[in-house]
Amino acid sequence: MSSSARSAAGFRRLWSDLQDLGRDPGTGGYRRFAWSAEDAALREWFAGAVAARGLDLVVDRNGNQWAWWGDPDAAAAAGRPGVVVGSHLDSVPDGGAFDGPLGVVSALVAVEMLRESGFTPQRPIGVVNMVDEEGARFGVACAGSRLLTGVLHPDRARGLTDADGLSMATAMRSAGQDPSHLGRDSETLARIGAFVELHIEQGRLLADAEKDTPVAVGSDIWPHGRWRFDVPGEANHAGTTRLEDREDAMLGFAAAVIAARRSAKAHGCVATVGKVAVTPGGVNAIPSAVSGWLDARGADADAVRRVVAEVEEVTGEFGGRLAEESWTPTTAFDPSLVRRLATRLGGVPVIGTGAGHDAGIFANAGLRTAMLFVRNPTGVSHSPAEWATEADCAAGIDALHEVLLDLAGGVA
Ligand code: HGY
Ligand code: MN
Ligand code: MN
Repeated sequence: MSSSARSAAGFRRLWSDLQDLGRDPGTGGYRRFAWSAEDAALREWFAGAVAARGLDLVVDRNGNQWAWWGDPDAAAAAGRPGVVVGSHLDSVPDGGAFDGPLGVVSALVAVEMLRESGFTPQRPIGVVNMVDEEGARFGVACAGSRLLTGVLHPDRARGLTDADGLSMATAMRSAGQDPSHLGRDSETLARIGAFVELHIEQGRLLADAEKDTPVAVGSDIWPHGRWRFDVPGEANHAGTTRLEDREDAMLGFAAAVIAARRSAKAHGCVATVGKVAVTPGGVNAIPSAVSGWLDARGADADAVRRVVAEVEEVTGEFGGRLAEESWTPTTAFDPSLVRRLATRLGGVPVIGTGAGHDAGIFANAGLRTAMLFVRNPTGVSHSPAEWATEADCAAGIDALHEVLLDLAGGVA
């Protein structure tokens, strides 16, 4: 059976396990939030898939699941830290099937193919399921990798709350993960000699490429961040309060959203306000407060900061305030690793992205990191419409297989 046929068959087997897990039958999108029941089912699935492939499962102090082929501690002590592949299984609200899971499934299939071929790695190979990459429930993206690398303080993480006011600490405890040990984990980090995350492309560079190219290597991630802005108002009756007597928080919120779009366009960035909370939230009650969450990104960090400053200024004009919730600086993956992967894969394109990833957090923590992107025919992501062809997913697995042969086959 050809490599592509084997990777396609392996992909189909694992992919079918996940299709209905955490899927909303109404929208067709996925609601797989950190430390939820859906997340528990996904973690159990991962543990089963790992055991079936003879890998050793370790859960780190932040809840990230690591499946090892070989002894990562002995190898790290001998100066040969492991090669890790994988991604995340959680989603945004009504997210697509591929963002995250494609990287985890591809890693499991690539390792399965290596083991079946009788390959003996010279370095341990790890497959990881990173917890809470999307930050959909508690608001901080890449929470698992930010905690692991020490850029998210454990006390802040434990206190983050979801829409129901439940803290991350409580949610973790309910899921059987002790939150008291959250924090930087040097032992886990020491096991990682290189991390290569495969991900569906969240854009159309490959789809629009002249040459038929299912796979690319990632070079960098745009600077991006999340800011919460709160606009105050005065609750009052929608029907009996004269317009001139109103303090309507929604007007300030709307002005901030318009300012975000206008400023992003002016500064060559992108800005999104996809989440809003209105108090009290009654159709016939003038809002006493409106909270919004701004996602701003761009190739130039100063330009992104200018967009945020303009939104903060407008929010201030309505008596509101804005606060940063997370920031990821311009992130360059390891140039020598990027070149090595692109060459090994026959000169595939090297492309940047505006999407954040755990690989970016690891790169900024000084780990040797790169990404592989699999063609997305529509470029659509964070939507039930996200998809990739089976042939391209198989090509991604073959590429990851090749990368592991290279990085774990000898001196990585
Ligand atoms: O938001 C992002 O860029 C990523 O999908 N977490
Ligand atoms: Mn995503
Ligand atoms: Mn992702």
